[in-house]
Amino acid sequence: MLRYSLLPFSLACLLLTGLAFAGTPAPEGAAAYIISPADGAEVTSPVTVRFGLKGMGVAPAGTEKEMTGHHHLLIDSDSLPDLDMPIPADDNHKHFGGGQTEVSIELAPGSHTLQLLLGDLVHIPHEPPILSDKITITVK
Ligand SMILES: [Cu+2]
Repeated sequence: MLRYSLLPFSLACLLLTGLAFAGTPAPEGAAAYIISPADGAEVTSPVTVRFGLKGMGVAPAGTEKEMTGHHHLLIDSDSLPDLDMPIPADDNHKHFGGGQTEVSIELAPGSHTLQLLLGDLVHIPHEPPILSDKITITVK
């Protein structure tokens, strides 16, 4: 009998744990997009990349404010990082924790992919993740 009476409690705990680990909610319709360069563009290095965001606001990392986040630029990243974890910081994952909305990057000649991923105050993607289309550019 005791076992059965504890079941609802256990379920409630599981639910609460799940909620505690869920990402920061993103509003419906929010989207990140690369304003420039255009997909398929031929460019010269350094390349200025401009970040677009609609339905949410840009805020520096660490800012506790609903419906905000900061940009991350995924450069030549074949796969997405773990969306439940802080976004890595390396050559393929650049953080803009200051709230920047553009960057000038040096890229070697050839083909490169760029994609934006918004992160919350602790660099974890929102729920659902705010991810731009991935674009491919060619550096001359
Ligand atoms: Cu970050």
